[in-house]
Amino acid sequence: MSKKLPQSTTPPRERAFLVGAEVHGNNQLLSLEDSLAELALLAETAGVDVVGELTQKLNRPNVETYIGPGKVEELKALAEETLADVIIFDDELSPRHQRELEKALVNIRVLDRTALILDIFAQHARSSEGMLQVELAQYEYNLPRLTRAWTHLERQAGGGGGRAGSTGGVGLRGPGETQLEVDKRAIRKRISHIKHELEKVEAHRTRYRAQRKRSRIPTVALVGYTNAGKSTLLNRIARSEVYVANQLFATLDPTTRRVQLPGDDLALMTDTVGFIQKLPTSLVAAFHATLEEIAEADLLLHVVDISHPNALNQFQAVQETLAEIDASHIPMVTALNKADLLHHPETAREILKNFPKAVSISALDGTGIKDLLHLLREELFESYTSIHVRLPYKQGALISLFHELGQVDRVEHERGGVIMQGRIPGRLLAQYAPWHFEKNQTETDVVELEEDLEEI
Ligand SMILES: Nc1nc2c(ncn2[C@@H]2O[C@H](COP(=O)(O)OP(=O)(O)OP(=O)(O)O)[C@@H](O)[C@H]2O)c(=O)[nH]1
Ligand SMILES: [Mg+2]
Repeated sequence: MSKKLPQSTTPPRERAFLVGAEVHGNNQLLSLEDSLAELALLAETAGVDVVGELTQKLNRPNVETYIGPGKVEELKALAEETLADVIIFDDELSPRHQRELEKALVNIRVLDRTALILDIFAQHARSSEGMLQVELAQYEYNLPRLTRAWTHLERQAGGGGGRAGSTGGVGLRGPGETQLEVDKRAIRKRISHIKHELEKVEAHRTRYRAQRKRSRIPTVALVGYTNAGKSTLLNRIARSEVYVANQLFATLDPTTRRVQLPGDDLALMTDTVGFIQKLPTSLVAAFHATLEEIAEADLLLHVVDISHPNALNQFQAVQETLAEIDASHIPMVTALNKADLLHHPETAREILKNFPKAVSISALDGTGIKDLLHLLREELFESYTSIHVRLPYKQGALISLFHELGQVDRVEHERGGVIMQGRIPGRLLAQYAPWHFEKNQTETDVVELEEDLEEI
């Protein structure tokens, strides 16, 4: 791979060597090559140059060094030969793996996919909430790894790269062991402070969301793999100017815009962080408040880059993350984006058959957007779904909403609540999900439910 000569004013870009392993029995969505290609894109986005890669098929990871001892030797020689500053593994390494590898590889930093994604997030976070979320995830990731690299934690969001030994590089060596205990205590204190700050922001976000719900304007959350075109689509539909870039994780902070649907109906559309395969659970946890925006939406608009060779696997990875954040029950419409890049438009028609509610679009040139808006309107305002719920009297708002906007077939009053059966607009489905009626529920359950509610 050719390398640009660094200009004297900018610090030289770090040189990264990538390592991927295929572990027998692990259910991988992407092939080893495709996953490594994605890692290379992540590295590029983080601002480092990829100087080579190495792969290994393993029955199981080596307890000490993840890859086998022979491979470690090979890696050492290759890293020296290519003048690599950093080695990046495609899989999440345990703190022990990282430590042992750094010992074996002498003078070279070892990172994994998670650390790389965290680095990109740190560079892209803009809102104070986003920055706090990233900082929390970084501290939690680094705490068990504190024998190394804690100066990395001190990096400010937006910091650039640098060579090992200089300040500002990814995962630089930290203070001596004696200093570590002091540092660990300081970090734990900082973690609890950040959590406290985040709780405050979350409370504000929850109030704001409740307000939006009362306004009865339905919400649509844009979801999809990173770089699928979500922000471009929001900009086209809402005529807004959300940041768009051909890089991974361009968007980190959620943005909500009011959009006009055909027939003068309104909806609120939220653009948020993209997903990726092997998204670490710790990261999903740190972003839980942001992801609640998705979990509480009335409808999901799943944007798929249909021109991508791994489009279907990416779709699958997104579905898995949606399940992780309890958003699988929300009705979904699929936009097969970047159709302008398809050489054979009939391919789109073939693929469309795999998705029940899908439109082929180009957020860039506007093709199919009208159809998409009609579909959104239909889903939000015209589609009715049968439901059977048991609502405690405390959920008075939901009870009257059912009467007001739904078609009620049966109402049965019992101690503590009301059982309702009928049809409601599809967009309201998510709100009723917790109250889904189970035939084997007893009256005691309802009373317990009431008590639970009082505790909340
Ligand atoms: N050819 C083509 N390119 C598109 C289309 N939609 C988006 N893009 C390009 O795809 C890249 C990513 O677009 P974004 O809108 O930033 O994607 P995103 O899903 O918001 O990505 P993240 O925020 O990084 O998760 C940009 O270079 C866009 O110009 C499309 O319909 N056709
Ligand atoms: Mg975006």
